[in-house]
Amino acid sequence: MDGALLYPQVTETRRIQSLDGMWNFALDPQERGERDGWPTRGLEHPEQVPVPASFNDLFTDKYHREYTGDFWYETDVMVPGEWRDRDVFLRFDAATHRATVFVNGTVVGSHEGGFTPFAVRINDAVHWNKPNRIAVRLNNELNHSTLPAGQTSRLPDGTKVSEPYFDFFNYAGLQRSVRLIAVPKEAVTGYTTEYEIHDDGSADVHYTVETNGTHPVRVTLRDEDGAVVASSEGEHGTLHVPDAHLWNVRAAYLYRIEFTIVSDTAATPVVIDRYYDDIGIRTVEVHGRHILVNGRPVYLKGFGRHEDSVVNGRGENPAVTKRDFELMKWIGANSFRTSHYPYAEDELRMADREGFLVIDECAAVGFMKSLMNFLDAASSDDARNRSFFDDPQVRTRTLEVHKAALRELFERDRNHPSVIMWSLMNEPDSAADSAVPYFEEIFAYARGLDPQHRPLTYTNLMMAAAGRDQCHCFADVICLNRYYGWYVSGGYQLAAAKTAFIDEMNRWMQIEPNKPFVFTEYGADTEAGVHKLPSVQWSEEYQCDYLTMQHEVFDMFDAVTGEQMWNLCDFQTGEGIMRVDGNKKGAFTRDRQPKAAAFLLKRRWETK
Ligand code: GCB
Repeated sequence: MDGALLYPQVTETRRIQSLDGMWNFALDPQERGERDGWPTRGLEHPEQVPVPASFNDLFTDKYHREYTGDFWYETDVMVPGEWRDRDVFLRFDAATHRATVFVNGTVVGSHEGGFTPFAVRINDAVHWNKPNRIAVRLNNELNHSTLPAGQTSRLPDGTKVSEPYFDFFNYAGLQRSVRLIAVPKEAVTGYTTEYEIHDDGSADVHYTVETNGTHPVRVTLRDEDGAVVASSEGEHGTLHVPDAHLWNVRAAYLYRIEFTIVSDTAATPVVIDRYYDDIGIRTVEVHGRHILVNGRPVYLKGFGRHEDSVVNGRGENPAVTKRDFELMKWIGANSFRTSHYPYAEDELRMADREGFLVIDECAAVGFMKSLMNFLDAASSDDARNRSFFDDPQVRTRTLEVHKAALRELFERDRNHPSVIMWSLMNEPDSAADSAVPYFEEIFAYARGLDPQHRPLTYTNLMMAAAGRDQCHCFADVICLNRYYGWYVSGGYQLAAAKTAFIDEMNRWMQIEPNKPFVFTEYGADTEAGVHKLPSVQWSEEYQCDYLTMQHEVFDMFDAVTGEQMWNLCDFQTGEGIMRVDGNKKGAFTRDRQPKAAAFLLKRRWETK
């Protein structure tokens, strides 16, 4: 890692300049921008778009909204001359799905993966104290080696079309903040922590800190009042906290850890770099059928979510983030999954502060060939349908891209107390024989990435139900996405759905006798305002009947240690016969107002 990849903080040694605001924007369907000199001369016929935001919903024409291919962002920036002696980076919090960055016409870096940050050093390309042209070529095409996965087809006139193997809209662009960051040449570049809690109320924070220099590092830990409670020196060490305030579910306590590189050759020590971050002291482990936080079993209540809002699309939207947390607090939730990609860093910081438990998911979604959500998913016993994992490029290139995405995700999020589990994939075709070696390799790889050894999982889809799934042995917690009573046996057949659901759960209890189960999805599409007595599918009453049935089944099995309803809010999808202006399984509408189901969940979760 380099110093600019740490969550950006201004300290006496570090500087930040935001580049958020209006940028120039141009589509490049012929891929001629670079050849025609756009990075130096400027984009051709640019329009103005805001950063951060997805570009798709800003425009009124279909061509822009659905655009697939290369597109460019550009801005001019003055780089302060007093930063000359530091390393100056351009940090993109997210460029979806891939980007190449030019400064004054020179390529300074590129990145694959639309949901994790990257930083490019620009010292050699920059004109100090002068305007600099920053141009970014992005691309949003999907294939079997992109995370998320899908395919790209063409209309008769050659126009490219995205065909995602997932239902959320394939929003793209500079969807999160862009910043100039100046860090000292010798800097803190990363750190990790592990926790040990003792019976006498004390705790040990074992840390490692990485720097790119040779000077010693001092480490201090401060409590929420700013008082120093422990300190240490060196690359590795232990901070002993006598009366430790633990970070707990919905009762967070954050300590500030501070790393200072000092040069003590002079009479008074000189600060070379200082970096700080907020951490929480807590442990996470899986024990038998339980997920333990600080040694106590927790029951997850909450949602699968999306970063999705009107006009901004997937663009980072702090007001919507705040509203979502208020909704989750109101309803009595204590957890969520970052379905189906890493969320903005500020979302996790809010989860740290509010004491939410997070299943942190990487963007490996669409790992099954399906253009109609999972209904036509590759099922391994259908000889006509070859599995996603049979594709030779999946076993080579996709695996490498997936590993890189996990590495970036773990490096970014490993110090968040809220992160209690990692989800390596959403609904892969885990019934296929060819999935097994892939799972084996990706799980083994991920096991080496987290010093805290948090549990690893993936979410299992209905097509790979108990008895068909071949990969559950790799997961520490069995996460199920289930739609009995919606995609199968809906409406009047709800009673049959319940029987089938219980049957499957009984099979799971045999197959996995010693692991916790979490429902990471269950839900029914519901158009807010549609009321029916008796209930019918799509009405608010049916959503309540459906949820009641699910909850009755969950409550029958002690192994169930969590329920995350799909979805917190309605969200935008691609158009098609499966969706009416988006996925309507939200407990809340897309404008964040409650459906009847929200009150049902509130009643259940406030007492459970
Ligand atoms: C799923 C997917 C999720 C969909 C959901 C649905 O299994 O994981 O991305 O939105 O089903 O509503 O169909």
